[in-house]
Amino acid sequence: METTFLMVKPDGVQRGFIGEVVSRLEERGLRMTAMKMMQLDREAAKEHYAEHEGKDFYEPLLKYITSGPVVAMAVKGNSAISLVRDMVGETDPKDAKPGTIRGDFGIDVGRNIVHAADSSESAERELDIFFNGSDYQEYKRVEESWVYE
Ligand code: DAT
Ligand code: MG
Repeated sequence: METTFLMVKPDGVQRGFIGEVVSRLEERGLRMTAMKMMQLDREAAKEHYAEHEGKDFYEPLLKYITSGPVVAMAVKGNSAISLVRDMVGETDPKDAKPGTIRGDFGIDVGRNIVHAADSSESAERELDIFFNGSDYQEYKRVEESWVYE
């Protein structure tokens, strides 16, 4: 099993998509193991988006991601990292396929509703920014024996 990091961004929270995002993950059979609502300060935003420092969209990105509360989640399941990335869709919602979160709800790349880790290294790094060991719940959903063979 893998654990990935997903975050409902400020526009997703403002537009009322927390429940929609959680529902999609639950319906897929994934298990939330940690969840937290918070507003990122500039330092935390810089740490999260360190790989994009210096790019022309970096400052607007920091402004956007710190502009309101976000909901951070740890999501566990078989192949959860690529599975969740696929459910989120392409970075620019204009390129994201219908059926993906960005493809169903977004238009502009700077308002793309959710973040999801893109690799096991990013997942580990990003989870560590948002969560401590004691934030995680160890349990199994009762239906998992029907989700996995
Ligand atoms: P993703 O969020 O799909 O992992 P990313 O890591 O390349 O995409 O970029 C992080 C965020 O930065 C992305 O969600 C939106 C913004 N961004 C990326 N490329 C951009 C661009 N060309 N113009 C404006 N914003 C961009
Ligand atoms: Mg990324």
